Amino acid sequence: MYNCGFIKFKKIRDKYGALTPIESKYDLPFEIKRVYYITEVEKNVTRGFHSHRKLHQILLCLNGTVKICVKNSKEEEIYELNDSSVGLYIGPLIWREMFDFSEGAVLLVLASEYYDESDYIRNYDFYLEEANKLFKE
Ligand code: T46
Repeated sequence: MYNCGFIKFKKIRDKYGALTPIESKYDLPFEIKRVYYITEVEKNVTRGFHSHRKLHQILLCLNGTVKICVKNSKEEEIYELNDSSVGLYIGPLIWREMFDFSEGAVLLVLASEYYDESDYIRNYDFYLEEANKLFKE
């Protein structure tokens, strides 16, 4: 989907377990400025309901599973994160909703910018206005 898709990272397995390294310069389409993670989400809770104007992010589910519904004014897709070495890249002007968190799910997010509330579009109609302009260009 436009500005959105899975990125597979290396998973190094040995007899002691598994390790996934992520280096901005080699593995990501942006430099990481911020990391945050979402935990303790109860069943039937949906989070998100916004888009970003400039932010690039990679979402990784380190434990458990979570579904992400991504939309723009033309397309809509649901991605399931169920492998800690597969991240979902979400670029600018994509609406997102995160739902179906399994018990104990840990959603890690790597972000290209520091936290900035003015980069959020939290109203779906305003989002569509901006996204429509993008697809007309
Ligand atoms: C996104 C999805 C995947 C901060 O103070 N600093 C931060 O870096 C972030 C991300 C949030 N916050 C505060 C703002 C709110 O008071 O934490 C509270 C919860 O944030 P929000 O309701 O935006 O959380 P989600 O789960 O709806 O969205 C988050 C990110 O905000 C967003 O960028 O793409 O995860």
